[in-house]
Amino acid sequence: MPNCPPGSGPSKSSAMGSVFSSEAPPEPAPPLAQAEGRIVSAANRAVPPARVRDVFIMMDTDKDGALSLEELKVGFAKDLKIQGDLPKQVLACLETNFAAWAPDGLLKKEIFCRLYAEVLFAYFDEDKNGTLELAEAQKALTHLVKKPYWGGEKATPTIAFPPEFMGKDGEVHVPFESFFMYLTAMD
Ligand SMILES: [Ca+2]
Ligand SMILES: [Ca+2]
Repeated sequence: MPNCPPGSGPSKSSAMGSVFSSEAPPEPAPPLAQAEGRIVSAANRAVPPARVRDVFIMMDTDKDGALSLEELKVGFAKDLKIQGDLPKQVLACLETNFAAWAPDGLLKKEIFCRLYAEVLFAYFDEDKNGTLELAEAQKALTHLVKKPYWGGEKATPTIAFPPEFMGKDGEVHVPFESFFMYLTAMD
């Protein structure tokens, strides 16, 4: 699965702790990273972000509480506003993960958040190098921000990355595991 970000990726797990989180933050919890529009805050990681729960409900068109591969294909096209077929790397990632996590042909709610993150990562990794560069990461996170209730445009997230993510090329490279932690830390 060349285009699918590996679950354990080239991430330095030690680097994540310094940015995404603090163990058991006191109340009120400090923001986990700098971001406009409060996209990041301490949240209950046992519960997927509201945005992800909404997407699951939108995709589950037959309302049986689980997602078939067909529901996922149609649902991702809708969520990512893609006309026609999903891009090749997105479809490959979706099928690989679906085969791994839904051997009986139905993806359960509890696993959806992870699969959603994997597919989003594959979609926004436009240069397909296995990490999200700053512009890609911002697009991905902007996608996850809910539109303000009062209308208008979504805030563009500005993210503080740890120095470890800065490559020799002077570019930021966010590995999948960090992106996933960022996503699950959202409200
Ligand atoms: Ca269903
Ligand atoms: Ca990339």
